[in-house]
This record gives sequence, C-alpha cells and structure tokens, in this order.
Amino acid sequence: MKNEKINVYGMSCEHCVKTVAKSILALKGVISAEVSLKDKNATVVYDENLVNLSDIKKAVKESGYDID
Ligand SMILES: [Cu+2]
Repeated sequence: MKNEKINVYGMSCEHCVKTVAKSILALKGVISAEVSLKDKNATVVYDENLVNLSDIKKAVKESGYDID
C-alpha cells in the first residue's frame, strides 16, 4: 500500500474537486483519494500491485486538470 501526494492544477471549485476525486477513485487499486482545492493536491492511497502513480496522474490529466 502506498500513500502519495500529487499536485493538481486548475481546480477552481468543489465541482472540480469532485471530478478529480472521481477520476482517481475509478481506478482499480485506489483505496482512497482526498483532494484539496486549497492545497491544490490529491492525497491518494493505493495498492501498488494494481495501479501506479503514472496511471493516477494520467486519470487526473484526462479529467481535464494539470499535474506536474
Ligand atoms: Cu470547478
């Protein structure tokens, strides 16, 4: 199990937060995703045997937001 924080840019409201969280949580192997509008990041707990950080970043990007 891994716990990673990724920066997410371009979120402007709670709707954005929900969109990002939903995109991350849709991935198999993700256990939890806490997205902060204020801190511009997402804290993700996941099973590294099922999903990796680049999959998570890709999902965020595909939902319309920017990552590092
Ligand atoms: Cu928004």
